[in-house]
Amino acid sequence: MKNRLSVSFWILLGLDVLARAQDAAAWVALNSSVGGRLYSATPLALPCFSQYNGNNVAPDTAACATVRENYRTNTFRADSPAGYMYLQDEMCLGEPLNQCVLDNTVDPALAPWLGTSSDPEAAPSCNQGSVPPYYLEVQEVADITQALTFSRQHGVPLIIKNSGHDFMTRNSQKGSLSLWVHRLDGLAYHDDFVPEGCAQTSSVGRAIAAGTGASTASIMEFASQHGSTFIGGYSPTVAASGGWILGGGHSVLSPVYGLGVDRVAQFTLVTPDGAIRVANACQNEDLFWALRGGGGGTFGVVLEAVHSVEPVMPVAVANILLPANTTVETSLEWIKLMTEESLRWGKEGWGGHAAGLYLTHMNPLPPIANLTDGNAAAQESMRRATEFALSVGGTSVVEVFPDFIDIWNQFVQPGAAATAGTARFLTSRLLPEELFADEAGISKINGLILAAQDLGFDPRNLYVPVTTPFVVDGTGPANGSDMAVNPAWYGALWHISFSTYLPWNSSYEERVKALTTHAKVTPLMEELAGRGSYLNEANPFEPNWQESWWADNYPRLLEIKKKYDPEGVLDCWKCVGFQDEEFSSDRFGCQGKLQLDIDKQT
Ligand SMILES: Cc1cc2nc3c(=O)[nH]c(=O)nc-3n(C[C@H](O)[C@H](O)[C@H](O)COP(=O)(O)OP(=O)(O)OC[C@H]3O[C@@H](n4cnc5c(N)ncnc54)[C@H](O)[C@@H]3O)c2cc1C
Ligand SMILES: *[C@@H]1O[C@H](CO)[C@@H](O)[C@H](O)[C@H]1NC(C)=O
Ligand SMILES: *[C@@H]1O[C@H](CO)[C@@H](O)[C@H](O)[C@H]1NC(C)=O
Ligand SMILES: *[C@@H]1O[C@H](CO)[C@@H](O)[C@H](O)[C@H]1NC(C)=O
Ligand SMILES: *[C@@H]1O[C@H](CO)[C@@H](O)[C@H](O)[C@H]1NC(C)=O
Ligand SMILES: CC(=O)N[C@H]1CO[C@H](CO)[C@@H](O)[C@@H]1O
Repeated sequence: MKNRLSVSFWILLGLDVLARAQDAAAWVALNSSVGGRLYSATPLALPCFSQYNGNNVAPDTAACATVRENYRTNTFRADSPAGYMYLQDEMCLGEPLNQCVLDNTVDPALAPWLGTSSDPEAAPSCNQGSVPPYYLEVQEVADITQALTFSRQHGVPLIIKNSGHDFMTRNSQKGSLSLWVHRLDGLAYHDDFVPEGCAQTSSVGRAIAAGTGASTASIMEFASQHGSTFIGGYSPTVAASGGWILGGGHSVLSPVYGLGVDRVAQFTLVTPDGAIRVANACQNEDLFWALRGGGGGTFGVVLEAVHSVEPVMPVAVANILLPANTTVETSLEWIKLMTEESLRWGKEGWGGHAAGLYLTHMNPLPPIANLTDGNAAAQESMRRATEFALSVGGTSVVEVFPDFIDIWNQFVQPGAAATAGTARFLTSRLLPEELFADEAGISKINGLILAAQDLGFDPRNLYVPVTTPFVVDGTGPANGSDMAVNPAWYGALWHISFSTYLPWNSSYEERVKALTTHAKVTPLMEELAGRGSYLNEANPFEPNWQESWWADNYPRLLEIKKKYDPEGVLDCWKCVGFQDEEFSSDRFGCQGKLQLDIDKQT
């Protein structure tokens, strides 16, 4: 079996090389049309291997050491043109030999075969996986239009790669040309931003125009320098004007201030026809509708988004941790406590993360974020959680800071430094607020945690963004429901998710088995919550994905996709316009093969 697999793999690779030789002149021409910014993209771990795509190569010991030491480091991966936060974006999931990864169970990561064995079986080849063989470092609009023309002429699919945080494998694609947009990271502050083409009276007030590549951390810092607070996501390395905003964009401050899509005033993008378009409430309204939640990589290449920001304000933080040796039983009690308190916390303005072994919440509302009461109101609000944590040997910090940036630097950044380098899959649902309002609902949520535990999900690994919009003052979106984002967000309280990790060296059978179990937790969540889920933190093998991610908005999204990308130049895995028939295509074979086998089991 193993041999057959690898033989057919080499044949495919051989054909690919032939095709590439024929096209070599075209690639050279493309390169010169984009100022020499076209590069071969090699997998991150290549320096640790002595074979690459079946050819002998010399390992590079120094470069390999750097990769090993930074294997789990988010900035290292986010800043690399072929760097992906999660290994599923670089592996070809359906072909376990077609990947280039290190043993991530130890730190620094290991290349166990390097210099330790003369057995060729023990020294795997570094294979391209789903890493696009070429990338273009986008610096100007002409780079994008040249790539669009090239893609049409030569049938080479395009893919958009920014910080590489996608859980969904949409930021890479076997055999594609990657538009690496991460260097488009300019920032500009506006006191009084009027969307282009709108009346002067429709100013959104203070706003930051952020290039699509700008990291959340850089926008946070820039906002603070301009006396402002950016309502951004929790990961410093995520591109806030990239996949984050295009999928919805939640923040710990969302319960008060809404999602990214509630706040964005304007996008500038290049559509597949090569035109630069401004999309806002006054022009290209259909695109403005679609880009607010329709998902990244689909409707065009976004250059910039303008985010409305708030003045600097005091914010309270609650960072409550259970000890590392907490038992499953204690974790279950802790989760129960959180399900009982969460709605009150939300109404008081808290948002953040609730997890099997901790809680990190933040609150910008004056009665709690009170700089002159010695933290009394914030501490009282969190008293039950604090007492629980202390009683089991944990710790609690509940404190008010004058500026969100202080909390960001002290509590968010350190924990986010090294969470990358694994193959991590989520499956998730938006849990409606009503469930948290009475005993019956609360007991259903806790029942779900137990049912998931029966499937093998340790409650201690539970991870819940509690970042739903406008919990404080009602349920509606800021500006009506006139955008593509999943309406299930409004009226939800938790975005509950369960994680499955695939071992770096997992066999195909192990992958099918683990992801089949993973899929089994989805209907359990659905019994409580229906289908609504956040596409940016979802399962790439989700069935009925159109409905889960967009509900009734899908048909309109599809119309807009057909209008702006009739040839499907920007098609990606389970993006708007994707068809399930493509599971068995070569283009999407890396995910499709696995999908078909998971579907057979569930
Ligand atoms: C550690 C971690 C923490 C996270 N925390 C949060 C959080 O707090 N809140 C939240 O809402 N989400 C969070 N996410 C999810 C995150 O928002 C998504 O992974 C998002 O898609 C990342 O976008 P990116 O552009 O940075 O990454 P990429 O993987 O580079 O891109 C993601 C998708 O967007 C597309 N895309 C990127 N740039 C463009 C562009 N310029 N034009 C068109 N399409 C583009 C890509 O093609 C791809 O489909 C987190 C993810 C991780 C891994
Ligand atoms: C494109 O041109 C630049 C500059 O001449 C060169 O460094 C680069 O290697 C070329 N890219 C490819 C894929 O050949
Ligand atoms: C957890 O570890 C601490 C020491 O760090 C110890 O005091 C405590 O008894 C342990 N608890 C359990 C449940 O093992
Ligand atoms: C903040 O605390 C002070 C001192 O207790 C109190 O007088 C004030 O009313 C509080 N502010 C708010 C907004 O609750
Ligand atoms: C996978 O790697 C781990 C070490 O990370 C090792 O213990 C295990 O035996 C390997 N599994 C297979 C199937 O090779
Ligand atoms: C939160 C938000 O962005 N609200 C905006 C909704 O739209 C009106 C005008 O159309 C703006 O004034 C608000 O700022």
